[in-house]
Amino acid sequence: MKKILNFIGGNFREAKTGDFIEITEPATGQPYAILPRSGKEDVDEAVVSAESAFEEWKRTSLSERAGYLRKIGDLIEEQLEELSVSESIDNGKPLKLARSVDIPRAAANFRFFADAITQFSSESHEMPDEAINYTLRQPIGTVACISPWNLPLYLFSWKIAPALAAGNCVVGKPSEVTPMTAYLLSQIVMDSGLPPGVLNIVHGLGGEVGQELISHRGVKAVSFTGGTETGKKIASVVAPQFKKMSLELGGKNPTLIFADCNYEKTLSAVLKSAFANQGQICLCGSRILIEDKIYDKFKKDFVERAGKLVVGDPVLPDTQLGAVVSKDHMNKILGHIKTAEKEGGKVLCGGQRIKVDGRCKKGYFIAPTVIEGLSQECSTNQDEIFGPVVTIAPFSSDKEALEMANGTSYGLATSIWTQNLSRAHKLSAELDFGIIWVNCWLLRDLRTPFGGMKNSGMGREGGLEALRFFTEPKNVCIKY
Ligand code: TXE
Repeated sequence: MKKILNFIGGNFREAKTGDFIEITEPATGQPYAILPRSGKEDVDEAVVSAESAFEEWKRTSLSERAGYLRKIGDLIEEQLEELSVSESIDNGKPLKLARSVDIPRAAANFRFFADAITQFSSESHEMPDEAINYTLRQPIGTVACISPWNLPLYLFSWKIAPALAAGNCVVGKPSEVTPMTAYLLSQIVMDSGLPPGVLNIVHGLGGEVGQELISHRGVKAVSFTGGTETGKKIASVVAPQFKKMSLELGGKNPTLIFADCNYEKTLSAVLKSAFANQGQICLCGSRILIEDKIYDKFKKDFVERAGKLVVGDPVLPDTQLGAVVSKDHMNKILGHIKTAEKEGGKVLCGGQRIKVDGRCKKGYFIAPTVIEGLSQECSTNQDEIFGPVVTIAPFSSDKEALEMANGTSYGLATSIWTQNLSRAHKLSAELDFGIIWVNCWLLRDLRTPFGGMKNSGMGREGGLEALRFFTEPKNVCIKY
């Protein structure tokens, strides 16, 4: 059994209570590690460490801060293989995905914000009556960064890097479902020489250590990515304390496919947007809307391609879909498929758990599943399933496509597949989503605002938006 520890004030610690939680490798169904079941006392200690490091950290020059972040990025890159293997074991995702996306992106997050902070500036406003205002943007203090299990190190670093770059000290809380790479990150951070207390990482259950963290008076801002229901709970604690808050929540993202799309490219990309990371990316396109003129052909080709995707042991090079993250999550997804059938949906492929031979025979694998025949109002098309399950439906006009796409309480991301430029512009302006991809999916420029509208969250991450979130603006007005 591997043993994960908290990282507080530059030291590795068990939880004060000495309690641990056991975690299971999703691909094998076998327990493989324990992590501290932290609580109030651990949070108190982490916040005190962060507060005592803050006075010096906020005065550290931008280039020095950038230097630490760059060093962390370099160390992540040096340990790419070990981190990728750990991420794949922890989460069930194909090793090649962790190696090509998750871990390189974690390194890129630190490097990106190392550069970004050196280019960050604030505004000044001159007045006609011989006065000038300028805006100071100062670090907030101790901030909480809480991340989910689907892209563990990728999303954890996406929060930590801008928070540190902006001069804050951080108490991070990774998902208890996938804590391993956050633990390995704490070792990297120690090796980077980052002053003790600047970054602290506490492990444990969301409802315990997470709840203590967001409630703590010493924590001045909360950045959270996870489920919408958890987001609501967090907001109900954080909002009355008037702390800054950024919430990146779930999605039920539509994919709009028009008859004039570049067919082959669209087919391949839509397959990826549906099933990448076993459909466990908040940006995955789970409602596929297809213009009626090509509906039958696209359906046939898509189902055929989905049926051929290789589901299996995450370490094997040919594997395209690994295990879903846990037994509970697998059962939740299978429950959604049953509901879809009760709602009148026809399962065109998949729909069941897959048994994989050998070391993965007890793993949590689900076949890529395509369902048709459902209205956009039913729960299958309204609730986030967060697994390898998509629905397909035809539309006959741009207006109908727009209504179907917008007919959800979520507003995270959408993709439009067409060669008609004016349609793409018009729909982009009218779709109620924070991220709109035209003829691409998950193409990310880290400078752009990232986040959703409606039940998909509050605020934006990425680029200057993240640096603005992690700083407090102060207006200084000077009369000449
Ligand atoms: O997320 P949670 P889970 C969705 C997806 C999934 C569902 C639940 O639909 O099935 O959310 O996944 C911490 N105070 N997404 O259970 O519970 C928790 O410990 C403070 C979408 O993983 O939201 C973890 O670190 N913290 C999503 C983090 O919050 C709390 C990605 C996320 O956990 C807390 C993942 C509390 N009261 C799941 N309760 C996306 N959109 O990217 C929990 N946490």
